[in-house]
Amino acid sequence: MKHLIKLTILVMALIPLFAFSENTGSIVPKPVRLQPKEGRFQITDQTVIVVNTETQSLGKRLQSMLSPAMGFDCRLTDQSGQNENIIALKLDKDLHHLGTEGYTLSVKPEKIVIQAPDEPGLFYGLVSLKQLLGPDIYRSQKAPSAAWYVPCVEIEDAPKFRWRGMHLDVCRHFMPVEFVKKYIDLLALHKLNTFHWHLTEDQGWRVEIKKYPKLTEISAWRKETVIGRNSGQYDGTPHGGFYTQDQIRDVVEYAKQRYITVVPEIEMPGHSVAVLAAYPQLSCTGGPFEVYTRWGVSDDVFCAGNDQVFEFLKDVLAEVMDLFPGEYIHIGGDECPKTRWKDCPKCQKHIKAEGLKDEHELQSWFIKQIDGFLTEHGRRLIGWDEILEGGLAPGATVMSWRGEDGGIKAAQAGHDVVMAPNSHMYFDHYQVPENERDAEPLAFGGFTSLEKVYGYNPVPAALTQQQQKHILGAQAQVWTEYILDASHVEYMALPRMCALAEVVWTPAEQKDYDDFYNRLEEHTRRLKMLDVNFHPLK
Ligand code: TNX
Repeated sequence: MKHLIKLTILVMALIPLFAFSENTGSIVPKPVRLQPKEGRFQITDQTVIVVNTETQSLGKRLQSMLSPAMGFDCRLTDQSGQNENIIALKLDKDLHHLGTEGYTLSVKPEKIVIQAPDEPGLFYGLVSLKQLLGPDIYRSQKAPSAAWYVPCVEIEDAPKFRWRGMHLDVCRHFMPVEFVKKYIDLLALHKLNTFHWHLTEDQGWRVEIKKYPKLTEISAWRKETVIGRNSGQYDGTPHGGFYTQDQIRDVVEYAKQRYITVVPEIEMPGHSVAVLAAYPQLSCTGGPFEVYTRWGVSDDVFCAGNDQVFEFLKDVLAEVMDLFPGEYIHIGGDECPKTRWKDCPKCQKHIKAEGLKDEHELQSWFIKQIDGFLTEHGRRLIGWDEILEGGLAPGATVMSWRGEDGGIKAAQAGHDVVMAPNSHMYFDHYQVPENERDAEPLAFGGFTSLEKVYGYNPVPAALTQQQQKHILGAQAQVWTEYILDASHVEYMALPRMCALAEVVWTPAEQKDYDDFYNRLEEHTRRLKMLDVNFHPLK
């Protein structure tokens, strides 16, 4: 009997060891180098976070990442005298070979040390440390369990790509600021660094522009919405909303604290009916128009032969640049039918005056005007692959969505590219096969499984090594025609976002779907604590 008790105690004591050493393998995205070691470090209310002036704010960030679930604050100190029971954060330029987003994380029984050449890397070290603590640490309130163990481990890690993006369409269905912040938190959890905020569309304009108040009085609201896939029936319910400039600044700052750049998208020359509803003089025909209530592509677009259009767009972009300090401004450029331009005397006159061949060159001329304007202001233009039509603007970066062809052409021509192909990176597509869709909400169509996303390689084999350098990374899109609210966005975005994270972080030769899937089981426990409505694993 005594033996049995001893054995039980021994087994009980070992369980956490096994559980925790297993956990060293569950970081998502998978670190480039990770060596599990013997033992574990315990974080208690006596543990001290050691910082210096450079790492003070990240020390505070670590405190706030841990304290809600732990129910206590680890003390911050700049006294490096203490050498035990510490979590030390250090910036070390000697680690510059890891790049600005790389870090090392060493967990020993007596101390944890996180080092990085730069702040973003140090932040990612904190994100990894938190994942090592197990799912309870993601609770927003004090967790019932009282002991916080970190398994001993040595990690050296850095991302494969520098553009690791998620897009969100807040136009087809408006998403409140609180959710946008939760979405940004989810990006940070997966070490994604770019949030592409799709802010303007035929169906709604979502950003306050002081000079053009009708954009938020009129363009931000539609009187009703078509039911399903353009069924011809409408719901009779007004829909809309917009972000004030203060709210935008707040979101941009929130993202910045998580080392995420927000790339705003202001669509032109197409997908702009909502603007024309308020300012019909910017169209070819003069209107009248109403904010679009159905999905698809409208023939009514900005007139390309009217100076007022460029004055308007430059005014808008000036306010947008003021709100979004990042390098890139996305100007859409996709799906712009040439129907109106063909019949418009102003557009035709302009084609002649500029010596252009046709309406496709007019589209290219349009984008070049905007490219010039953004470049003058020290920014860079990015647009969907239709901006290749009629010749690329000199400084343009291409976001390749109609497969990879546009991206390949752009890279061959020496332009930077973000891969966002609808074959792998469209999270508005179904995630299960057709015969398993009975319980799925209506989606755009397609079939993009978790495994398919995971298997994506953003670097096409058709490119030479030199051209491959133009592939900045990849991005997934969440278009919301059929995604009605925040919880539905989560359902479509997760867990595919986890697969995306590995596509853009982990070197292709280290990827292994089975291993990823095993880690996801632990990872989805984190998502549960974060109250995320993810699509269940099989
Ligand atoms: C194409 S991607 C669009 C969007 C739609 C999406 C639906 C792109 C540049 N244009 O306007 O929402 O397909 O998947």
